[in-house]
Amino acid sequence: MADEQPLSFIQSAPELGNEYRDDWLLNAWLETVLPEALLDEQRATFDELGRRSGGEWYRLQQADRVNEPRLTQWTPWGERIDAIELTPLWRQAKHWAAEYGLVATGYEDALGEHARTVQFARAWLFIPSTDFYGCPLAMTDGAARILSDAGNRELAERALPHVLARDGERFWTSGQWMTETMGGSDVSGTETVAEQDGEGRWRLTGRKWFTSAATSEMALTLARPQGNPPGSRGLALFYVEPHDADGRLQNIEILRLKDKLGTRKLPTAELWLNGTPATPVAGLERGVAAIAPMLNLTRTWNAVTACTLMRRGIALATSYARKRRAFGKRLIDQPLHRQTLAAMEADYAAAACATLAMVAEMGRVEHDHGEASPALLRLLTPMVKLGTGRDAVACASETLECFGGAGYVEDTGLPQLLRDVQVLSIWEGTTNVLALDLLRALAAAGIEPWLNTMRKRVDTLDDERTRELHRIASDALEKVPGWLDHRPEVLEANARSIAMNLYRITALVELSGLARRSLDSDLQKPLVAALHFARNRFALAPADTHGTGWALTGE
Ligand code: MFK
Repeated sequence: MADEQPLSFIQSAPELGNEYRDDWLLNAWLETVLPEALLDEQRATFDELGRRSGGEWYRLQQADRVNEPRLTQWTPWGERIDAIELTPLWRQAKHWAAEYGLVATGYEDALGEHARTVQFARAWLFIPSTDFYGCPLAMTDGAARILSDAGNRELAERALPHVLARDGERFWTSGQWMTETMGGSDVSGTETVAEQDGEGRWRLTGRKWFTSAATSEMALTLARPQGNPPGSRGLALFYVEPHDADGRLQNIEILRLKDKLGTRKLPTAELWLNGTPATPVAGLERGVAAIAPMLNLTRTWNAVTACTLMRRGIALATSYARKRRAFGKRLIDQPLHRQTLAAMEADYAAAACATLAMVAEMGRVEHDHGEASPALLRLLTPMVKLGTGRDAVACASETLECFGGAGYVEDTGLPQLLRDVQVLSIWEGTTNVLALDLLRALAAAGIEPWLNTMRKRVDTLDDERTRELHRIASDALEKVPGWLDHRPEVLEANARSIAMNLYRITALVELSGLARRSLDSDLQKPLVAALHFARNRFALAPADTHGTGWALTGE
């Protein structure tokens, strides 16, 4: 009989602690970037978020593992309702997000240039335990930015009090409906048409193919006003409230929920708009330029999400390494496994510093700080989004491997991590689309805003202990102008390796800067991580200036 067998061995599961206190990188960054009084004021909130993220929310996430949103299109009596039922965690996440001001904090004037750092530090702790609820928050943040700046007073007065609300009942999230059947990268062929009805009200007709968080209370979307020219300049940006005051969809059918590889708690839907009432946000053309601030914000959230999921994987793998014994020793005591974890930590630290530096720059730009550079922010956004997206996929894969076979088993919750992070290099612009976006930004502003800032940061590495970092970063910076000095088609063919290299240099420089600042408080971990990254992970791929890649593809 099975129950008479002595139990020889049961592996204990990995555990999380306080995700704020345990994150040395986030702590070091906040301590060296935020004024002391501000950090003191915020610490209790960070601490509470860290405790809930590693405790109650993580447990709820695991308990909710197999639940998915459900679409009910018809009542038993034949009425079309298209109702989406969210998962239990998602229903609560909206309230937590509002209460912790995960969108509102970014717009809190009293926080000045630090508003974005405080906002994203909170999001850092919230995101990994809340099943991609960061996605609607990202789009809501983008909508808040657009409505704050677009000069459309009526819309701002209607929607801003909701998207910036701090109580869950009043809080609205926003969708971003761009993708149509021809895909999400090139939206210039958008087929949704906008026409005015007899009362002068704009109405949209068309099919939106991939609308995430279809339960949002509002959305920003692209459509072509009738008579406008083809191409992206003929598109306009519209504001939509999917439901009327009685909660009925306003001439929208939810055709189906997407059957995605990951992010399965996130109700991504295919919508049919059939005369949906809408309001132009900012004129009747140049819709892509009008929605671009939202793209840049969702790309920032994408990068933050990538870092936080790297950190989550490392936290779980490290906890496991402290418990798991093999070949007579705990994994954490085995040199090769330790080295594997160290490489993951160094990648996380580098990704986090590049991302938090971009966030800090956004705060400066939005508050007109004297040293702010919109051109630098424009360059950082695509490179950091694409670099962190790819590093997060590699880190999640490594995380699963740290668990051996257990990492491949669904009810450990680990495979979901890998499936979810894969979205980060696809969503909001694939690696190649973002590499091309970086070229577009370089064509407009040149490399100087980035190069000058990186050089200034490298100049601060004036301590004996950061000498090696100074040398490696300076050597890399010297090569950059040469990578860009090529014909347009060569630049385009090399856009990905250029973007990846610029991302890696940014990450190294920002992590080294943190290492230098931390030496003053005797904190060694950033220095160890920077040296590890510089020595082991910082091989810059050479740009292919001879067009050999073209020969390989055979056309
Ligand atoms: C937690 C994770 C968070 C994730 C949330 C995800 C939820 C959302 C799900 C989705 O919606 S996924 C679909 C997302 N789709 C994209 O991100 C679009 C990807 N494609 C691009 O980014 C293309 O580069 C782009 C559509 C913008 C190309 O558009 P065009 O019109 O063919 O290119 P063009 O002519 O270069 O740009 C038009 C204008 O926009 C120009 O301005 P002007 O009219 O003043 O000349 C550009 O400068 C401007 N622009 C384009 N990208 C910009 C930008 N401005 C600032 N920043 C940018 N990034």
